[in-house]
Amino acid sequence: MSSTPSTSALDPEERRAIVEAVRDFTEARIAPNAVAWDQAHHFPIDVLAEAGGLGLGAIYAKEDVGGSGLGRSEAVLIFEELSRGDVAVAAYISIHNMAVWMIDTFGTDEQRSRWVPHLAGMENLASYCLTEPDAGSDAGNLRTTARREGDEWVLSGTKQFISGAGASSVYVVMARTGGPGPKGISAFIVPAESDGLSFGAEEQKMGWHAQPTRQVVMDGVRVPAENLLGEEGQGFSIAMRGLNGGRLNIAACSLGGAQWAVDRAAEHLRTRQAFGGPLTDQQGLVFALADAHIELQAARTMLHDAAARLDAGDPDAAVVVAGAKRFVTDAGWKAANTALQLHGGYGYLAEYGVEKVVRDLRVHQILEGTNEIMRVIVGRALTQG
Ligand code: FAD
Ligand code: 2MC
Repeated sequence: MSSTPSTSALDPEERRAIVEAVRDFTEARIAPNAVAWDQAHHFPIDVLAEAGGLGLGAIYAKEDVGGSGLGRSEAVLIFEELSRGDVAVAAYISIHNMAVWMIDTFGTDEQRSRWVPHLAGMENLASYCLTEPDAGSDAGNLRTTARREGDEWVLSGTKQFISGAGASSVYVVMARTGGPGPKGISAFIVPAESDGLSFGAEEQKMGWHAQPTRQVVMDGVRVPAENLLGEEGQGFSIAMRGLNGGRLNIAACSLGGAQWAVDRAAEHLRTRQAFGGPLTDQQGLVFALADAHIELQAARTMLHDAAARLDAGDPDAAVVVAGAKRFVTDAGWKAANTALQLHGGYGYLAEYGVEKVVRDLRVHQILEGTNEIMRVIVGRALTQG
């Protein structure tokens, strides 16, 4: 499995400046609204356009089409910061970036210059369409078809659980153009206005309320032949390479959300009085807090190593990324749940924001490849040589 080396070689000072700019934006425009967006199930497309204005819509796309030209090592720092404000919004920005990177990396010059600039600014949004009702983990077995008719491709099938569906302008769709298995799959750019494209009802979810999840239904959708992304039969590989970056970002979102919750728990222990003093007098609680923090530090180190390996084009990067996704998303959920417990009953109240983080982080153990599938990837690498 290969990966594309990064174009970025930033010094620590430049990286710090990026992180600070993202932190300022998050504190001003995202964090104050997160609980309200969650409760209202509001997808803040105006704030996403502001994020696009900061260069967050095409973080690792190339600069000639409006990308920021950064690497995965910068991306994980950015997503950790964004998710301290709102995990669900940060995670959607990651998915958008995954689709944009796929167009930028595998698209022709014409496709890149047609689609990437508007997506980079996030005035237009993108969705990534791999999962189907009968093919989730077993993505290589997907059934949506794309049939060539003259100068067009005709797509039919249903995509399940698609983030941003209904709001996005561009859908990167993996569909079967050949025989069974991963090699029979191709990738397509499908515009929202295509005839025959429709969307299911908004799914009612445990978390991730600040972004919509819907089915994408294609009933004889016709796209021009030039909307094929990459070569025929290359779609599964394109999808998986997109996910290598996505899995890092989702893990970074777990880290940011969890670290925010642990920091809130530290404050709570300092200020909450019980049994004649602050809760910090209870060493058992401080140890639980310290363990959560230590586990997040370990997770961060692992994540940064995986990002650096993907940036460097390490041939083992996909396996290292899978291991990091498994470890960091599990550690993040556990730490956030500990932070909730340390808040007592207040942790369970929506206004404190901690229960929202727990709900938002739970799905990171499921999507972008379940944590069982991450073990399948690492286990195969270990046992198949
Ligand atoms: P299944 O594959 O049916 O798995 C069921 C259980 O079996 C899981 O525990 C799984 O780990 C386990 N399992 C399956 N196979 C194996 C195996 N070989 N070994 C061990 N265990 C196994 N998809 C997209 O394409 N685009 C999106 O934008 C998107 N957004 C999503 C947003 C949300 C909120 C959610 C919930 C999902 C989203 N997904 C998206 C889909 C997500 O990637 C899938 O839900 C996930 O890959 C699992 O597939 P599945 O739900 O079909 O579960
Ligand atoms: N990076 C690069 N290439 C990869 C790859 C990766 N991460 N994973 C697989 N490939 C390549 C692999 O090397 C092989 O190439 P080749 O034929 O040239 O050797 C090809 O893809 C087929 O791979 P496998 O033979 O391993 O295929 P298999 O059908 O056994 O499935 C598995 C592999 C289970 C790892 C894959 O199906 C998978 O990752 N499933 C999980 C699906 C998933 O992550 N869905 C997420 C949807 S998006 C989402 O949830 C969002 C929120 C956006």
